[in-house]
Amino acid sequence: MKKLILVNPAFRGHILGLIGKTLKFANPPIFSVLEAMSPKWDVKVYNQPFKVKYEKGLVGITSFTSNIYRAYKHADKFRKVGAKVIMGGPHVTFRIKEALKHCDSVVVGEVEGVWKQILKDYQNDNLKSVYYGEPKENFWEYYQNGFLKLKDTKKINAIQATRGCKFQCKFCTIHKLYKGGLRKVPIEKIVQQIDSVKPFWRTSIFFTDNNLFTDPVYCKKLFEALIPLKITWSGLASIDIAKDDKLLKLAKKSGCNRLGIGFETVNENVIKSNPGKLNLYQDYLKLIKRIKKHKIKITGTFIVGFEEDTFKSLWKLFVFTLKANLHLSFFSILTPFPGTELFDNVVKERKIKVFNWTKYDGLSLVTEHPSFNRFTIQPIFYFFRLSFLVNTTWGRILFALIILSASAYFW
Ligand code: B12
Repeated sequence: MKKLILVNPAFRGHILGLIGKTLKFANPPIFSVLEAMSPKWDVKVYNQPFKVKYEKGLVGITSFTSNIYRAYKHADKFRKVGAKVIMGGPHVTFRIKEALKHCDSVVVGEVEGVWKQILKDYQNDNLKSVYYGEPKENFWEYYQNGFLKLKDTKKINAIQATRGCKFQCKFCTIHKLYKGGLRKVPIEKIVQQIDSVKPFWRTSIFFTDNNLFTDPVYCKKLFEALIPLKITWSGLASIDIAKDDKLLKLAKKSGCNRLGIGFETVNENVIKSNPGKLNLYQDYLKLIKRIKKHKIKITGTFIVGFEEDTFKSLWKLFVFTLKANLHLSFFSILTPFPGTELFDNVVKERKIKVFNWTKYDGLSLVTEHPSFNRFTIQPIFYFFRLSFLVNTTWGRILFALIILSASAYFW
């Protein structure tokens, strides 16, 4: 049988990998897609591996920007033993030449429309350097049947209902990665996918859509279809979902227990230069209240280090998170990911200071900033990361317990 080896290199410090393995999670969703489209292949998977057996075969490597050096290392080692290596994902899509120094082929964009050809070319020893994976309206058709036939343990509970986003934020890769408008998987196909992963994952489903609320009509139909499945699910949505109270009610009824929402900032100067989803910032608190009313937890994501950010604006953000009292807040430092408008701008203006891709993980300042440098922003950033101890209910309980035990110890 023909051998296909799939590799997802470890992130920083292997920590995610370790947690993932312990919780029996989750190969990246792309592994199920590739495996579903390669039914006659013997597939071996390395998810954030500590150790890899480098051997001959067709090797597919996925990666982000932050783990790309590990990806290249694996690619080099596989090629050394005679394997053919093909890479895809959000980094190589925008850094084709860089990637081709380490692999035989790069898939630019989406893989569904080109995978069959790639397998054929590999077997004929005729792999092209670049495959342009144009967005397919029916992208799901390429893997649906294969996905349903995969062994339970090979399927993951991360389901993608739509590709694309209605917003075009300067710091986000999605509208460049999934070019064009929104594409939707027919709802009955989503139901089939969820039904097929239920035996292993029982009730917990994660939607990988960048924004579940891009098409409100589709969203409503999807939630209605989820009700009889009796699952719990979480996913990402833009805050404008909270304007529709009926939809929120339906979301809860369909099993939604958590929404990840990108609030990003409350600095009006940033919002002026990034119009779109951030325009609702003045209503954030009101909208958050509406979501909470339906007992849906919110994980808010925020970005610090926008060019317009100052000590004062970040303090305002901190006060906002105190008032918002979200279930969880997740902070990143603004990072210009290749492919974004932000990346093109900072390159043009020669503002990039760190060219080491490992640092492009949202934890470091990699560009020049008018108000901060990496030494001043880092403590502020860690302050934000620890702020769950005061801006979430469970964090405050934890904090009180720590203080109590510390006082008991020193008494
Ligand atoms: C699920 C997810 C995660 C999961 C892990 C996923 C994984 N790979 O293991 C978790 C939660 C761990 C995660 C973490 C992070 N993520 Co994330 N994540 C996503 C998300 C929501 C879905 C990805 C997905 O599974 N899509 C579905 C699958 C089927 O498709 P796909 O992976 O998009 O791949 C398509 C193509 O790229 C290509 N392809 C991809 N890989 C391969 C491999 C081969 C061999 C081939 C041929 C083709 C191919 O084909 C696919 C389908 O056509 C995307 C946003 C999105 N909606 O895409 C962000 C996204 C990938 N994440 C992103 C980021 C920035 C992060 C973080 C850095 C965030 C942070 N600040 O901490 C961290 C990274 C961890 C770290 N410490 O560095 C960025 C990536 C930007 C970049 N250039 O790196 C994205 C694009 C979000 C965004 N809005 O910009 N993430």
